[in-house]
Amino acid sequence: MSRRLTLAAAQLGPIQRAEGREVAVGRMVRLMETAHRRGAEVVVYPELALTTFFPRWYEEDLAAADYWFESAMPSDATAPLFAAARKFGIGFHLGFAERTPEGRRFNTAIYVHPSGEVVLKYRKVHLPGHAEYAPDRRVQHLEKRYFEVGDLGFPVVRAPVGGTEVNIGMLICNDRRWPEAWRVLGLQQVELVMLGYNTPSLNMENRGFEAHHLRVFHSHLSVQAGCYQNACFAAAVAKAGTEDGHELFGHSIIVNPQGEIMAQATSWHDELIVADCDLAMCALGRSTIFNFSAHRRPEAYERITAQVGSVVPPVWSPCGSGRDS
Ligand code: CDV
Repeated sequence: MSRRLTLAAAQLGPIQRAEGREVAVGRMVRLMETAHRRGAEVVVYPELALTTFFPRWYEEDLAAADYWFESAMPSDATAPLFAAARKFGIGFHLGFAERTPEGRRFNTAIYVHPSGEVVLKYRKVHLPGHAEYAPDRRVQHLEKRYFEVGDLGFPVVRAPVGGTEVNIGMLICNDRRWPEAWRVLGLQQVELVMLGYNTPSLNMENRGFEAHHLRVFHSHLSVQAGCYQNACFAAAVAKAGTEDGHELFGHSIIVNPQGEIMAQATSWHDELIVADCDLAMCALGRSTIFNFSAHRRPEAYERITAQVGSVVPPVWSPCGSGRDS
């Protein structure tokens, strides 16, 4: 039986700080309607899709940042998205800031079945940036202040997406740069990775030169390599354009298990891209070069989980130099 999936990535243009959730949700519903018209069965939205990318703003008092967080899903503000999913029969992936009933805060993504049921939840593991105000930075990136490290691992679940069952997993933004994260998904036979991001067009750390064009290159390189090395599809979906004077680079993509870009956004606005994914493609890589059970050598990978930082290697010196090698 053919396993095909029509997959949509709904890039969002900028959301300004002063704009309420109803503005973003209205735009997202319109994108979902377009996705429906174009035959999509699932639509993927960006990281922290409901508001501006707020970790660029410092709040001394954490409670003052609660405005940016969702303590219910759905809520009055997000209910139209769930209603549209039901109406159009489309599943959707949503990134948002989550505040739990216990007051814990996470950078979270969910996959929602058209019925409105949450099928899968993921909480971002690789939080970039810093926890305290950094006066040397051009723009703050306070994810480490506002979020805890995700506590759900990298879950994969097999669930109905459109007319077929698909092994779905998620990454959020900075996670895409970490091959370990992709591999944990690959080890669970993930077929579709849903991934939202907010990435500034410039490196904001103020520590050395990075050419502008490399920002997009590194993003695509990471996603394409992750898909190829784990034989899966991905929708990597950006928030794009200039939010309150701060530019995010967009360039959302859908990638196949060969690492090829199947569709790419070309604007920095709300834009829907769609690809027809033949899930049977996942079997090729998985049964040949990346046949994990035949070729992986975990006994040689001990450092990957035993060590966090890198270590200085031993220094080689020529025989007879009188020094230890
Ligand atoms: N939201 C992010 O995680 N952004 C990071 C930036 C700070 C580099 C990213 O990896 O794209």
